[in-house]
Amino acid sequence: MPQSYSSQSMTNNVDAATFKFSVVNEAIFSCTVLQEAFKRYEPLIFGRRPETLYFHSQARRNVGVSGDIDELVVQLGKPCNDVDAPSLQSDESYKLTVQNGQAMLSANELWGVIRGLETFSQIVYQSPTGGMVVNNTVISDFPRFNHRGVMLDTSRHYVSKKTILKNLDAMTQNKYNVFHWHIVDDPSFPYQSANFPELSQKGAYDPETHVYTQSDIQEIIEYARLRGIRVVPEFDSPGHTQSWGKGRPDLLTKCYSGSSPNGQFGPVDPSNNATFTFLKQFFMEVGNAFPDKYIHLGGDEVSFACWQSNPDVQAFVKRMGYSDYSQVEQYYMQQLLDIVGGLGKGYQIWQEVIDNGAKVQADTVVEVWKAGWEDEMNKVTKLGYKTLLATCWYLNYISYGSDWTKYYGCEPYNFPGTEDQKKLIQGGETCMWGEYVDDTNLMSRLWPRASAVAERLWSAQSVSNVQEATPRFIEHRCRMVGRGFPAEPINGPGFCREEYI
Ligand code: CP6
Repeated sequence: MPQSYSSQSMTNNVDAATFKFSVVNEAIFSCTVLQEAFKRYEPLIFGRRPETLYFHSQARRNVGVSGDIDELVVQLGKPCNDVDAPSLQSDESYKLTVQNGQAMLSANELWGVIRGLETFSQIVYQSPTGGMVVNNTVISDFPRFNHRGVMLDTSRHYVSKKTILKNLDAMTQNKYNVFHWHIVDDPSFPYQSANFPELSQKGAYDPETHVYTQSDIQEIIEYARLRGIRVVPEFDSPGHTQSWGKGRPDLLTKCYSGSSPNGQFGPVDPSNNATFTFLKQFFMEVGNAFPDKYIHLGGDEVSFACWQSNPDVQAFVKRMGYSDYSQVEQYYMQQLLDIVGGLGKGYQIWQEVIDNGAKVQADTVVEVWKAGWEDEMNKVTKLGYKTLLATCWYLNYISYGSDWTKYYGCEPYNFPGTEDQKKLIQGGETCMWGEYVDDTNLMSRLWPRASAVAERLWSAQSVSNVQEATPRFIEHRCRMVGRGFPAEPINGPGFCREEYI
């Protein structure tokens, strides 16, 4: 739902044979993002199989013809170029007007055009008499939050490049703008490092087939950029790093039973200086491979038992004069944050890093994921950090029934805090942890449930009525199905005019 949306019953005919996108001047047209977007949206506007296009909810209101539209005029505030990339500060606002045979889309930045083209594709529909039409409409739109992310975990199960790309298509059609890529974790290390090939050689499920090569990664980043989506990679440490130890055993703490190692490994070993030499080289590579300003450094769920058992870590604790093992974690994160900050990157982290008292850069984005998020958001914003909410949107959980209403109903501002604290909320993320998800079910587990979160993060706070959202949601689900996504039915019995197969 746009921030401001008014439409009249008069419609304009849109003829697929003559329709074109036009731009106000050539300098604006000469960038790949726009050219590729125009190519993508033409078939989305006119349908994959136009003979089966579903009827739009406004079809009943078609009472007269106001004109013929043969072009959508696109106006951009400044010339674009091929190094433009979306950022946390991007301006995604746009204005869209359709009036008496004229259609105009204007935006300050490319990313607003991308959002507006999606909206235009959603308001053109097939009239009961067969032709494509669009009502006279005035839309002025912008996102409530700048960070609207989907997190995918590609470590518990490998997810193919094809599925990742398909998911980026679904994301842009739902106006998501961040792909948080939880690329490695305990079970596998599919990131193929240029400088440390042993990591995926030993740590991937299969080093030939279950890896992301540097060229796969560049292809994914460019595909995302063209759709106005940032790629924020997560290399989680010091916990969740078992797979790193396959290729670099010295990196992890050896766990002891009594006075001898028991063959188990714990979190990254902070007592060994070689650890930080490696991390510096590794994150320098990662920082170059992923051009976004932000890297997610994890920092969640660190268990202290192994550190406590290890004589080197015990000696380190003594040397440092620590009284508590949380200080070891704090030390580790501090070193890592300084390394990554030194590369000119900002970082995103899970809430535990703040809970454990590390000092982070002022532009750090803290991701809240645990129960009790209201108090945590209050605490983190009081400290002055930019904050994201994830707790409400763990879509890896499933249950019988229309559970999207629960995701839809979670309001990020519903925590105790001042207006200034609320300004620090950058948005949120839908998380898809991978224990029970791979190429076979990822898309249908995410969509259209993630669409409910997408509206919460884009639309005005006042857009929260489930009764009003339901028909929009059903229509949107069928639109996704019609566009070739296996978006599951989640409102009980019904059908789509254009089914998946
Ligand atoms: N892996 C990592 C996970 C989870 C987290 N971090 C997780 C925790 C609880 C649930 C689902 C996932 N699997 N690295 C928490 C941020 Cl319910």
